[in-house]
Amino acid sequence: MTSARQNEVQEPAHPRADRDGEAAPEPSEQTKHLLDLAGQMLLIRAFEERCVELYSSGAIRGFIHLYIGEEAVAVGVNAALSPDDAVVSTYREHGHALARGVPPEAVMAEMYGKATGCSHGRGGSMHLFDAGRRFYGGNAIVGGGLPIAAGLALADKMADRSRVTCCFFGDGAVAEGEFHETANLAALWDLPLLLVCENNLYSMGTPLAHEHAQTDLAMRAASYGMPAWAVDGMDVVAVEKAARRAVDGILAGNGPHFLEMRTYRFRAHSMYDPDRYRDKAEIERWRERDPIPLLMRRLPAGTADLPEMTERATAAVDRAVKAAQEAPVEPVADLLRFVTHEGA
Ligand SMILES: Cc1ncc(C[n+]2csc(CCOP(=O)(O)OP(=O)(O)O)c2C)c(N)n1
Ligand SMILES: [Mg+2]
Repeated sequence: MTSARQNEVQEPAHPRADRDGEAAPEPSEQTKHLLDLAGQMLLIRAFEERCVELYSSGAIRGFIHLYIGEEAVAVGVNAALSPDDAVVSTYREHGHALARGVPPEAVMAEMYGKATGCSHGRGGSMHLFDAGRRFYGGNAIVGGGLPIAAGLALADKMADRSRVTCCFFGDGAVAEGEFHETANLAALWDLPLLLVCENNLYSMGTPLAHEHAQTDLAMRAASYGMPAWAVDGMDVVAVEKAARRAVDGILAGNGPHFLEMRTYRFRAHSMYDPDRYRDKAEIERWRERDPIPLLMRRLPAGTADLPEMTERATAAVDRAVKAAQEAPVEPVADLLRFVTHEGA
């Protein structure tokens, strides 16, 4: 991949060897890129699985919404964005933040409410924020990120800056006025906005068909006159390809684009949810399309060492937990900082 908008591909930490100890042939650039995407998904998975343990033991608290099963969406979309682009997210945003490059240490410290967290420990799971990486936050309000994203895109358009604002939101947000007002104005004003709907078929315990009169969400977005289509959200390659096509269209001046990512959360809505509304067979069917093994199966034989990659992700999470445990809480004397502009 040679595009300037391509994220840097990480070199493998160790030269790989085949069974006879001879150096294996160097993987192609495309394979390296896929390995990078797999590594990112494994990191998100390991991070959130650790969150389950930490939450169950009482080490971290508050609301936690897990992204497990949906990782291909964050990773594939981010691969099509450049560091100059902006991302606006939801309360299910650990994966969006990590894919954006917010360090696991800063995300984990935020989960612990520590001063080294990306929001100084004041936000927690639902309010990750990193302006330096143009990650404009999680948001506890369903659909709340949409007008913020439209504002960021409008600012870029007015300043004649060639960049994209990407907004993630759930299927539930498409039933909200904020979605329709944003879609209408974004299309009317040709805003450089990438609308990424994570359609995981449920809005808390409400299935899609009970929340929408018309369940073809891409078609509804298309009614605003913007290009819109559905994507297999379990396939990171399909996600990246669709996002690149949309980003190219946006940068060519064709206004907002809408992608309906068909995906599924393997876990309950939040850590409080007993998940009694979903058929276990349905969950199992989707698990068969787990985005991580799906990608691993596509890699050329012998190029991926899954245990080693998993170990690397786990080690990164270990380091993040250790750093978060050792980090200080914000001193009481600082608590009024950032409350007003003057205090910042
Ligand atoms: C405006 C608003 N209404 C209701 C809620 C309560 N609520 C929190 S999450 C959620 C479900 C949203 O579902 P969806 O947009 O599909 O996202 P998902 O959780 O499936 O990722 C609701 C209704 C809220 N946070 N904000
Ligand atoms: Mg949903």
